[in-house]
Amino acid sequence: MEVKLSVCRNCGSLCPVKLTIEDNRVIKVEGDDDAPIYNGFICPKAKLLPAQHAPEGRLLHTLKRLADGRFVKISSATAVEEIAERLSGVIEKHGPKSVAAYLGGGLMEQPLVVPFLNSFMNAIGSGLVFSAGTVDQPGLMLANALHGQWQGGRVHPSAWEAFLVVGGNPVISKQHLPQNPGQQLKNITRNGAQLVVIDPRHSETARRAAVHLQLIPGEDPTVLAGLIHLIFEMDGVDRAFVAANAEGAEALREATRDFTPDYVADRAGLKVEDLVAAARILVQARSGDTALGVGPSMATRGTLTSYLALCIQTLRGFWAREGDLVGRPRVLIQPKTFKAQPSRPRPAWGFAPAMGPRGLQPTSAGLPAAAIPELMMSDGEDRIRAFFLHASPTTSWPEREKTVAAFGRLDLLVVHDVQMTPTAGLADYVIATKRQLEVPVTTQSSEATGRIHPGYDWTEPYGAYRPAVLEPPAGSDLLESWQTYYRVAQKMGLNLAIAERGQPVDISMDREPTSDEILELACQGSVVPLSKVKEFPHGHVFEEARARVQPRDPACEDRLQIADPAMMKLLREVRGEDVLGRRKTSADFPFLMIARRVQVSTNSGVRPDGIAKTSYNPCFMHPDDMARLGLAAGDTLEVRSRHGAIIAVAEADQYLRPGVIGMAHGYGPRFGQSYDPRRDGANVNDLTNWEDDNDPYHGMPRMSALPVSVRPAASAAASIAAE
Ligand SMILES: Nc1nc2c(c(=O)[nH]1)N[C@H]1C(S)=C(S)[C@@H](COP(=O)(O)OP(=O)(O)OC[C@H]3O[C@@H](n4cnc5c(=O)[nH]c(N)nc54)[C@H](O)[C@@H]3O)O[C@H]1N2
Ligand SMILES: Nc1nc2c(c(=O)[nH]1)N[C@H]1C(S)=C(S)[C@@H](COP(=O)(O)OP(=O)(O)OC[C@H]3O[C@@H](n4cnc5c(=O)[nH]c(N)nc54)[C@H](O)[C@@H]3O)O[C@H]1N2
Ligand code: SF4
Ligand SMILES: [Mo]
Repeated sequence: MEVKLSVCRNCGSLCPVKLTIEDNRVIKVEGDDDAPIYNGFICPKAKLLPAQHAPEGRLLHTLKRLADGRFVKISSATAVEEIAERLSGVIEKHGPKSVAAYLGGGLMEQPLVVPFLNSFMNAIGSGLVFSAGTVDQPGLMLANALHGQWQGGRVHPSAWEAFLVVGGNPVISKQHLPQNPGQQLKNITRNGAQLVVIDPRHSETARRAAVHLQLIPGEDPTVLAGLIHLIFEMDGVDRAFVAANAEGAEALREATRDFTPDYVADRAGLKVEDLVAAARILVQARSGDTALGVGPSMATRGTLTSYLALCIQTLRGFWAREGDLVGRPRVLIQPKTFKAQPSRPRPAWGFAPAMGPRGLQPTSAGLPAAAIPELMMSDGEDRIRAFFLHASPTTSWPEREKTVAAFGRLDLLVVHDVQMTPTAGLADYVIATKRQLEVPVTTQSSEATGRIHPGYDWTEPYGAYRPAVLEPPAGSDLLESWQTYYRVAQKMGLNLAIAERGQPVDISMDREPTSDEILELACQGSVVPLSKVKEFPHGHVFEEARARVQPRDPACEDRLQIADPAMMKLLREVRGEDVLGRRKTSADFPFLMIARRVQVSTNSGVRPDGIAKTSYNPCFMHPDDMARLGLAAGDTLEVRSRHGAIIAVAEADQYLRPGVIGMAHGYGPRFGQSYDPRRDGANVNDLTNWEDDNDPYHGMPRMSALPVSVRPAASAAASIAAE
């Protein structure tokens, strides 16, 4: 028996853990009390590590699907050979652009796949690498481009006086408070910061707020425009900051003029005094930050919501100024000088040819994932015919039926996974991969993610490295995800390169590198050398990497844009529209269903079995709504949208706004299979549709604020049968 230190990768928090290991099996998981920042914190999902690594229930060999649909075990070497051959065939016949890939949750455990997949896709001449970045909050990146970026970065939390959270629940999701979120929030509020939360649920985070705006789902642009209106009215604009760094203040004032407190409160279902109290907190704070979650992003118009949040930051001057602590100091990535000056806006779209029948464009958030199914369904020249996958889209993408149909048209589907998921069941090859504790880990991946999404990374100069601590199970034949691309490239005679000090450097195709060697390469030129980070088994805060924001270049003439024409136009549409017509609730669909996460699972990959009383995703409802419908906790019910229906299990949640129901995504069985909502849970994406109030820029449809009906399942069953 031995105790080893490692890092949990069941979400992006990367909590340090102390593992008791016997005969290559984890028998105990504890938080690492000696690790800085985290203070021993782990969440219940860390307790899944033993079962996740046990040989039972996981994929130990690569599988190949035969013509009759059965899967047979094959060696990874044979799989590599066959994939290289079939891929070459597809490319020969249809060209390299018929090959695409998608990176989702699978890269949490295996971030090294990113440079290899990119390099591989470039080497074959495709370049079509899509990611979950255009599924979850693409609006953040579009808004950043339209608004421009503050080169000093975000304010360090120790200086916050206000923190505005819009449709996120960091206490549970850890997004935006990634390490020990409860304690981070305590520290922030103890320092005097006031928390404002905008959420239809009185969430675990909202319960700690000074003001909670429990709005009607989907009304975030209205509420943020109302807060901007009040900031102007209360003379709360940081005039010096705006004069020196931004343009468009007058136009923004004009565009939000009609978003009066009365109008906003009435439309969004709020009290005027709460709205005013929220605005007062923002106006009185000398510095602060905003955080956007997936809720408003999925409730349509995520780009506008993200943009308005950035406008609030700029109006209030909530950016790190000269001499301030850098909010996200760099450790295992390349150094950067943070300067107290803006970078002008960049194009958010319109710089690359449109793809697919709806003409969705690549944006500053990347290639549009929303175009994938239609590119597979199309008979055009740009049809996708071979697909490499690191996720479970038939669970996590909208409209499962269409997603499944699209995958059905592929000539080659290669899925990487650790378990036989509903999506893996459709694959030609399921590459069985190693699990997290069988591969080394660094903090570089979360730091890199933090550069594009402010919800990740550390606000202290923290770095950690841990080697692999377990051997793969005896008799297994597992790859690391990056190895597939390396070995297929080898077979196809391609050369791969990965970035070293920001420059692509060829890697040897004769001798396969180890993961540790690749990490060394990827960390070349980092602020703190990887060799130094390795000296600290508990992780370490590298004081020498703490940085301060530098003065502005005298020559800098860039400005942030707070009245982007497309966003102002959309805002006027919001103000002018028929509110109920847009919301789409009706007598038939009186409830709004929201996206939400739960502590005991992560998306479709990390299941609650063994750490929670139930293994399914309940349908949370306000107790008054349940009483009205004659539902008791534990009853089965039918949720129906205009696009489909699911059977779920009722659970009371007094914290929901009445009229709103919530369910976590990531659950449910294989398509076409009957399911037990008490065992498998239900797939909420049977209620969504690829073409439903799509964001005009990134194309993702409505996945929150979805109009639905709810009724007891007994009466529903009869009507489903009759259809
Ligand atoms: N209705 C609705 N749908 C949603 C959301 C929502 O809120 N509501 N949220 C969306 C969001 S924000 C996201 S990010 C997506 C996430 O959805 P996906 O992008 O599909 O990601 P995961 O569900 O995390 O899928 C991870 C898959 O990777 C596998 N995996 C785990 N470890 C490894 C490994 O080491 N190697 C490999 N190869 N595979 C591994 C897991 O077993 C699992 O099958 O879902 C989206 N879908
Ligand atoms: N435990 C756990 N942690 C996770 C994940 C997980 O599945 N489980 N997934 C990870 C991933 S992929 C992501 S992207 C992050 C997401 O991190 P968060 O964005 O924090 O995700 P959620 O916890 O779903 O919080 C979304 C919140 O939005 C609210 N909401 C829903 N609709 C609306 C709306 O129209 N307007 C407003 N204002 N609010 C709304 C919901 O009530 C909910 O509280 O979490 C990551 N962390
Ligand atoms: S799943 Fe829990 S323990 Fe694991 S990294 Fe995330 S927050 Fe930490
Ligand atoms: Mo996500």
